[in-house]
Amino acid sequence: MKKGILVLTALALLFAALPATADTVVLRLGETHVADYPTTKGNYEFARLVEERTGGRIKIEVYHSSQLGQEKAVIEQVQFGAIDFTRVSISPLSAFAPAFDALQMPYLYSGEEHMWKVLNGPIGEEFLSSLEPANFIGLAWFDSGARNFYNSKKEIKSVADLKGMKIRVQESKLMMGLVSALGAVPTPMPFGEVYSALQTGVIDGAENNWPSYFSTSHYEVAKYFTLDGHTRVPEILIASKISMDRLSKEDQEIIKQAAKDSMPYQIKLWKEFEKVSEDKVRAAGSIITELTPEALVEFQNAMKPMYDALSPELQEVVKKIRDVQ
Ligand code: BDP
Repeated sequence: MKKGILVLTALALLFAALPATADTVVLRLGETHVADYPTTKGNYEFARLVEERTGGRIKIEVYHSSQLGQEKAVIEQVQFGAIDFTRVSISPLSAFAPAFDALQMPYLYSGEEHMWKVLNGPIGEEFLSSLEPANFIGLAWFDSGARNFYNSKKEIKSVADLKGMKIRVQESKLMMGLVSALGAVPTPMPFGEVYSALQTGVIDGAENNWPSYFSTSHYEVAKYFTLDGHTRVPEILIASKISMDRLSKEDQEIIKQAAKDSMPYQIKLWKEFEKVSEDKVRAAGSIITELTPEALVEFQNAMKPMYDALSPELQEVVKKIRDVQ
């Protein structure tokens, strides 16, 4: 009798530990931004579509605000299959897939339309599939606008003004090179540490788009923002190849399509939030500096050597990108 109760208890515990139905799969997605940021909302849309199209068999839980770790660490875990998906900037991804440097060169695109033509065309597709040998599946692109310099010290009106300033960059060799090319001192650090580094003076400035400058509250501690638009760095949604290989071919296709179908939603929210962020930081008293056409050319010229330093293969890719018009 006693033995029977023990067996029943053991069985009850076993079933309690299993998911609701044996074939429900719960996957995790890591995101660095806060819950109401356009990129995070894009992730939620992706998860919603996957759940809907699999009749609830596949659930994707979105962990925002770096709950699963900072970008570089999360990418590593995705590579090993410990985290199933992440949405990241392609800057830190370049450490795992160096060809991605070609997609984020300074002043590469003539504007956002050009960038989208590249990303939505054969070049973008090739980049997405090029991640497989590194154990990732590239799923979709999200918008991230253009990046600009900001700092706590002074207005930046020319390249000379940046000289010697300590500027935080993403954990990316390319971004370090970019800041060095302008005569400033690059300081790589995770996104989540930038606010206090600005506040305590460990760094003088950083660079990002309007929404990140606003949503991180960096504008509170670095009020000088220069509209130099040095890069457009696409965001990317990636899956772990290990996690994807565990799913059926049909489910893999559903996931790929859902990611693509979440793009227009993210891009729409991005546009709206870019405007809101700009308005908010202007209203909060940030000093926004527009470069004169001459100063802009100076910025562009200072970064030309970065193109010469690219490998011949990446120079070829850059040429192909430029030819898309
Ligand atoms: C933001 C990107 C985020 C980056 C962050 C950064 O959305 O993924 O990691 O910049 O600068 O624009 O670290």
